Amino acid sequence: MDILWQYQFRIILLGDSTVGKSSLLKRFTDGVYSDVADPTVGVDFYARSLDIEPGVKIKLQLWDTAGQERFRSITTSYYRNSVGGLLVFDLTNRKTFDHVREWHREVSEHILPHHMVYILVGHKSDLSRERKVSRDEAEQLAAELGVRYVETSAKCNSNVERAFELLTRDIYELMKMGEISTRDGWDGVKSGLTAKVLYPAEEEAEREKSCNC
Ligand SMILES: Nc1nc2c(ncn2[C@@H]2O[C@H](COP(=O)(O)OP(=O)(O)OP(=O)(O)O)[C@@H](O)[C@H]2O)c(=O)[nH]1
Ligand SMILES: [Mg+2]
Repeated sequence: MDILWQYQFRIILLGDSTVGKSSLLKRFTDGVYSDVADPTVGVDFYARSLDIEPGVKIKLQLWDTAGQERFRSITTSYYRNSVGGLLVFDLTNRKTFDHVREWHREVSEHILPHHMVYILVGHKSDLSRERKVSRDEAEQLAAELGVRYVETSAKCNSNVERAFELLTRDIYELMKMGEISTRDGWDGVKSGLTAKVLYPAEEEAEREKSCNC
């Protein structure tokens, strides 16, 4: 029996327009980066698997939301079915950092009585000379919100893998402790898609077994 994935986590990217959510996802899923990026219209979907520990593969369904206000009614409908969220701000744009609390509050209130696991992401770390938010301030906000903090750059491929992996591990640990579990009518976490992979010799044997002639 070959395992395709044991668990599927739905993760959502949140934050103001132009902070770099789509760029982070393209780097993480396709390994590419472009200085020219169109704003996301509504919601986009990406996927990638992570081997979280030997024999445990987790499929991540990644929802990329538009940061522009005019798409908010579409994006809010994706909050409820997500188990994890990246709260992304641009290290060179102070306003996007100031808005993180609002994003956190809006999403958390929307999914009550359920909770989401978040990670705070300070993005565009390659632009160090244009930095407007210090690491200390960001770490303080992360501590207040009770979440991890990581600084990333899609351009230089810095910490992108780490951000997704840390969040996935946190969700996985909570799941192992029983604090997160699959539940009916909720797509945040799904378990167990396995597939029987037959090799040519086995295939022949199977065919013979099932053939009555
Ligand atoms: N220097 C630098 N620029 C980046 C980085 N990531 C993204 N950008 C640039 O920032 C701009 C906006 O990036 P997007 O990924 O489209 O931003 P977004 O958050 O998806 O925006 P919306 O879809 O409108 O919500 C683009 O010009 C990117 O090239 C990075 O790591 N470093
Ligand atoms: Mg986008």
